[in-house]
This record gives sequence, C-alpha cells and structure tokens, in this order.
Amino acid sequence: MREWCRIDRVIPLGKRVSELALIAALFSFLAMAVQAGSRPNIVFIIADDMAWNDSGAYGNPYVHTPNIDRLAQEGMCFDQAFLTISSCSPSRASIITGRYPHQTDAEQLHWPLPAEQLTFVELLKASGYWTAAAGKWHLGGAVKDRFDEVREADVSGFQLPTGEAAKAGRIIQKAEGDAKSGCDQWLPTLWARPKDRPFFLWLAALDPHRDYDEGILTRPHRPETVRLPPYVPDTPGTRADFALYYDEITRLDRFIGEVMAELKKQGVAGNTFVLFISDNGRPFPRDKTTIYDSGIKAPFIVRWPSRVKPASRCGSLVSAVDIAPAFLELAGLPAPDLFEGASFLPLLRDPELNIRDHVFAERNWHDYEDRVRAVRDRRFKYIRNFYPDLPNTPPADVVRSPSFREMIRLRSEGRLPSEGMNLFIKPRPTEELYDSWADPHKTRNLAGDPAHTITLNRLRRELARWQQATDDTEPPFRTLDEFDRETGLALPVRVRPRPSKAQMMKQFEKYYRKKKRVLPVVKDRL
Ligand SMILES: [Ca+2]
Repeated sequence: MREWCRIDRVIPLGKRVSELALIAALFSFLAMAVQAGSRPNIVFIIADDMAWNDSGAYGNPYVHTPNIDRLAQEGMCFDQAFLTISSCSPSRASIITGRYPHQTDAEQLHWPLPAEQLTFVELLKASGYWTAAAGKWHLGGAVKDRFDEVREADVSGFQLPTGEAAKAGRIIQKAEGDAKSGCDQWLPTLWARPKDRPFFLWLAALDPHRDYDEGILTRPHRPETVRLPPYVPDTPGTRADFALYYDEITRLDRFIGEVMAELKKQGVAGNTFVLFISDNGRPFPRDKTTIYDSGIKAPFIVRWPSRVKPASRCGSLVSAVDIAPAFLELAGLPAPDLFEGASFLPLLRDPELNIRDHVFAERNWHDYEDRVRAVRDRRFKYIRNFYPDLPNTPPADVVRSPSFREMIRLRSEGRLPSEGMNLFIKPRPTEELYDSWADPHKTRNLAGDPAHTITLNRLRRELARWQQATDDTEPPFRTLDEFDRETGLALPVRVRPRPSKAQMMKQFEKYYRKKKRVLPVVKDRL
C-alpha cells in the first residue's frame, strides 16, 4: 500500500485528483470487506482561540470546565502537544492535510485551501466512513466536498464587515443565543448520522474567539479570580476581559458535555475515539499568532475507553501534523508520504515513548505581515524572526481588545512593564532562544548568552534542515497589513472574502512593479 503514496509526491497537482479517484475506488473496495462497527468512530473537537492551560484538566482552577475535566479523567492528557501555527485557518489547513502551513498554499489567514490539497477526510470517506463537519469552517469552498455534510456556523460575530461598514470598527453580530458558540449544530449532526457506518465528525467551535458578550452564563466568572500571565498588566480592565474569555470556554465545555452524553445515549461512546484540541492560543497580547508556547501549545485530550488508561498523562512531544496519520491508522489506512507527521497512537499504549525529537512552527501574515519560524525540543525553543523590522503586533481583534487598549494606555504613561513592551519593540531580535524549564512564559531571550551557544547552533541547524526538507522559501513579496497596528481598525486594502494565494501573488506582482518605478526601496520599507 505504500507504493501509491510515493507516487503522490511526483504527480502534477492537476492530475492528483484523478489519481485520488482511483485510490478512493480501492478504499471503497476495502470498505466493503470491513464489517461496520469494527473500526472506531472518530470525533474531533476543536476550540477556537483557547489557551492550552485554561481548563481544570491543565491546572487552571479558575475556569469552570467540568466536561473537559471529565474527558481528561476518562482519557489521556498530552502535556507537550504543539500546533504548527498560531493562526486559525492555516492551523486547520495544516491539521486536515497533515502538512505544514507553508506546504498547503493556505499559510496566511483566510487563504482558502486549494482543491489540489489532499486531506485525511476524503481518505476516511472513501474507506467507508460517514464524514461531517459542524461549526466553524474557515477552510474555503474548494474542499467542502471532502465531507459528506458540512453545517457551517455563522461567523458574523467575529468578522469585521468590509467597505463602508468597516469604518465604524464594529462587528455586526447576526447569530443569536447558542448559535454564537458555533456549537449549536453539533448534536443535530450526530442525530443525522447514518447508523450503519463508522463516522468521523469535525466539531469546530467559535468559542472562545472574540468578541465577547456579558451575561452568557447564569454564573459568570469573576474578574477577581482570573489568572493573568506576567506580560499582561494586572488592571480591572484586563481582568474583566479575561473573565469574559473564561465564560466562553465554559459555554464550549457545555456542548462538549452534550456530545459525550449523546454518544453514550446512542450506545457508541465505547467505540468512539475523541480528540479535543484548540486551533491556536488565547486571543490576548503575546499569545495568539505568536509562536511562543502561549501561541502554539494546545490542549490535547484523547478519550478512547478500553484503549487509553483513565486519568493518564503523556509528556512526549506531539505535533498537529501527527493527527492526520493517527486518524488514518484508526481506520486501518496507511498515511500517504505527503503527510509530514507520525501517528501519535503508539503513545496511547506507552506514554513514555518518543515519536519525535522536535516540533516546528511558523508565523505568517495574519492581519499584519510577519514571517517567523521556530523549532522546539522538550526543553529549548529557537525562534528566527525573518522580518525583524516589524514589531510583534498581536492580531487585529486583540489590538482592539480591552487588554491591549490597557497596554497602550500604560505605555503612553510610561508604566508598561518590560514583559509587555515586547509587543512594541522594533527592530526585534533576529534570533530568540528560550529555556522552557526555567522560563515557561518565554520572557528571557538566551540567544546572546555564550552559555547556550551549543544549543543555539544545534537548533539553528534543525530549523534549517526542516526548512530545506519542506521547501520553505522566502516569499518574493511582503503582504500588506490590512489593519492599523495601533487601533486595529481596517485599512482600505482589506477585502472579504480574501482572495486565494494565487490571486494575491498576481496582485502583488503588479503592485510592486508599479511602486518600484517611483519608489525603488518600497519592499524594504513595508
Ligand atoms: Ca482561532
């Protein structure tokens, strides 16, 4: 079965679809030979912008997450699981293709995943699984048909409008009640599944993505009892912002509980593999979009009764690209060589095993231009800033947030602590090195410390090797910022839906050619 996988690497993209049709036929034949029910169902639950450690299961006693905590009590918590990027749609594109974002042609926020990309979903589907997605979609229209059914949530609650309406800087929320969570179609999707086939569900929340409403819980979190990282100033405004973020985590938690109860009610909880993760870090300054651990470390909980020891933990490194091969392995299918990761299923049997020595991550344009790469082993993280002339601006929704407005105010008063000033400094250092054991919040850059030269050189080599192996080359053009870096308000260049990578590259070529006639150094100045 490995031979056809190798062929995939050399097939021109346009031909890949027809080759896949052949593969699909083979898997359909395979499916006929497999008794329904002998393969586990797979339920993949993905939070939107939830920090890895904002649940009871990961040691935050202030967020009310009884159902996430129950998942952990019944399954295995991974303590070293990392995403490949801290940005919504590229993170999902990476998970569903089993590849790094820059290999998907969807590495920038809102770039649609092109039809030529292979996903694990179509392989599950071709092998006999019923496949459905419910909630946040965010992958564009070209790959929707990889699922049997897609129930897409309304995203007006966190998308600024474009054109004239954008000038007010306000979101126009159309969804109401539970629909704001993005989870209201999870149960109906489960009710609608065919009962004679194994199923795969991609359940994607909008919670706890901004904007936040007050009063979504009858017992809301209190600002006095939130846990702030050292780089967020402790003020009533930042505490109130964190409490509303916690409220949305608790709303998401309720829907997770409902799904688990429904699986039990349908009598399939015992043969269903559940994986819960988040797509990127917390929507607060120095978290979301960064590739510090606060941006790319993910909650990662597996529940699979009889196979996973209850209340177990795994400290081995796992990457988001290890998910696709694991799901295929559950279905008895081989992972194509196109997929970059390794199945993490062996860790369920033995959490002490090592399936990888390093994880890799990238940061690309997300509202604002940037290009950063990182490699991390169990202890050290090395970061390379390719555009050090740009500041470490958080995403636009965070720039508009009460927490960042507080930081702007304190900066203007000369009272912002040095940990917070990291977001405004330019130029940034070209290289950063952190010791995760001594400095979990990544605030002490060791790149210039002679005591760590050997580690620095080792990780430099690892990053260069990965970039070469995955064909990670510098783009010919910088992408324009679509929001103001101080106010978070949209700039005229922003349009939605955002064009594809191919379309934007053509536009940029024209833009830079025209600009260069009058301003030869425009590329360097952006
Ligand atoms: Ca997200």
